[in-house]
Amino acid sequence: MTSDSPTAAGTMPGGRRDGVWLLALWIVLSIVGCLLVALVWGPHMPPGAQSTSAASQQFDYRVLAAMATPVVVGILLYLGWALAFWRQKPGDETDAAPIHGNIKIQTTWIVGTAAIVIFLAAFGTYELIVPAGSGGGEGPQPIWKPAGTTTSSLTSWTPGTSNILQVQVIGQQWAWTYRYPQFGGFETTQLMLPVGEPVQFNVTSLDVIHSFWAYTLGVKADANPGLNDVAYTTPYHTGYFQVRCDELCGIWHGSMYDTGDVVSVANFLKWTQTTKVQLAAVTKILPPYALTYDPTSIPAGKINQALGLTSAGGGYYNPADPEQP
Ligand SMILES: [Cu+2]
Repeated sequence: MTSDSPTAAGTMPGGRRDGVWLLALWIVLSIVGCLLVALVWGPHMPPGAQSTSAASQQFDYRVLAAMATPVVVGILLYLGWALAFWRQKPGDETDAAPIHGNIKIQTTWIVGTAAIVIFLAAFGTYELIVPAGSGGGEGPQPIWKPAGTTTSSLTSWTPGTSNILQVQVIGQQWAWTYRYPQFGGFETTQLMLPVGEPVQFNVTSLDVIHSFWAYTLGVKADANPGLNDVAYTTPYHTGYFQVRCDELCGIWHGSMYDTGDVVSVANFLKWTQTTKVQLAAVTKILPPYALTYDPTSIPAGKINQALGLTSAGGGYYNPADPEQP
């Protein structure tokens, strides 16, 4: 460090040993900064800790921010020190002594930055795979599932069992709907989840590419027409969470948001039973549950029949069309 200072001996005219001071200050400020970042700011970092995936992402951000702190502190400290003590005296037009390679600084720099980058690569890879910290869609055949879960039944669900809760997320211009195959397959605009139970989101689209972003659950998965994209999470706390579309999908993309709700298991079961009954007439005309969604597979006759109308040939029922009954 001594060669950082402007004289070869590493001392300033006043006798200050800049290198020692800088190193001591850097260590102290880095420790204080890391503690503040990890413990004070950390719990407030997005996306919060409402679910396993959100908490996992928040942990990653805390680690990354804590690792960046000594770097930022070092740069700001060096800059501040230079401004305060290494200014050129007024009227002094001479150049500083040229600096040649300093093997100590070069080695420290290369070893230090290499260690940080290699650690980040290893940490990032681990966090992406082992706890599924990314909370992202894994495509139709996920390589990772929450520990102890299976998909043993697509038609029923009981809390506390290994059979994972299925929620199909359907994106369309410009709204989200949610289908619950294990409760008779109703499709609703409400996204309800039980607390403490692992959830499997099966994300698809009716039209263009959307992206299901349950922001405060730390879940983001592309919604592609004709494709199923699977993402998992387990909510830790009850309460509302925000859903956005995160893929520019047309003129009203910005209004494609939603508020979901994590409720107690008992309330969730109550809600599924009520909703199942309320939507029974609509559920009857939906195509059978499938991992991709084809709206053209609903025969118009079935819709008209469900609405109590007599079908007049093909096509969808259009109330504005005088030709249709
Ligand atoms: Cu969208």
